[in-house]
Amino acid sequence: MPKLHGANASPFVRKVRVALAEKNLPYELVPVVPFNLSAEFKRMSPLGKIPVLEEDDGYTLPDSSCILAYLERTRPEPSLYPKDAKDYGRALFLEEYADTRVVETFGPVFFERVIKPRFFKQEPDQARVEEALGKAPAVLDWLESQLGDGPAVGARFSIADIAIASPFVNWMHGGERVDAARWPKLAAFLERTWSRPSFKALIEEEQKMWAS
Ligand SMILES: N[C@@H](CCC(=O)N[C@@H](CS)C(=O)NCC(=O)O)C(=O)O
Repeated sequence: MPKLHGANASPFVRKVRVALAEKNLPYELVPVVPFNLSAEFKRMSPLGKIPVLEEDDGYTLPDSSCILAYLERTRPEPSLYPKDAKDYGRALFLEEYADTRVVETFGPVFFERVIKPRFFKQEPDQARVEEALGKAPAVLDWLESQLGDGPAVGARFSIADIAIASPFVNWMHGGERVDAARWPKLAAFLERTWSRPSFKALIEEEQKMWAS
């Protein structure tokens, strides 16, 4: 059974876990938090980041986007990448936008409000939270402009849906919601995507963890 090294609070680890669930692939989650990483972990992940996938034969691969692309080749069903070339390109860009702009904009809210008090026994830096909240509407506006009433790209669920919906789970854990009156397509998209069994099971697992 493959191993996935990482922590379930990471939006990048969540991307891979959702893809593994969509592909119906059992795996073992090996808990790794990205602080004080061991030399052994750094050999698998030269950038010092989670997640890392480890196959039974010892093959290891870091980076959620690389892992999803690799899984698509090794476990092609169901496909998580659009067939049409233009849709494929757009899905890759939406994944990139989510992994960078969405995560860097919303990440500080989750870090300050959830990670810092729990793991570092420190108060949240309110100025940092306010700064992030101030930057959020521009990101939400752009996502709203990209979404329709179905999957993010084309007619089928894809990596674009996984990548966009994943960091918003952290946003929710940080006490924020997408205002459905201002961003109706994005709010409905998240509701639809999070209600899939792959996301739903993880969100429930994470909510239990944060409540304990
Ligand atoms: N591009 C990477 C990003 C992974 C990433 O930034 N992971 C964070 C946790 S959410 C991490 O390990 N950070 C530790 C660090 O940057 O030192 C991916 O898609 O997997």
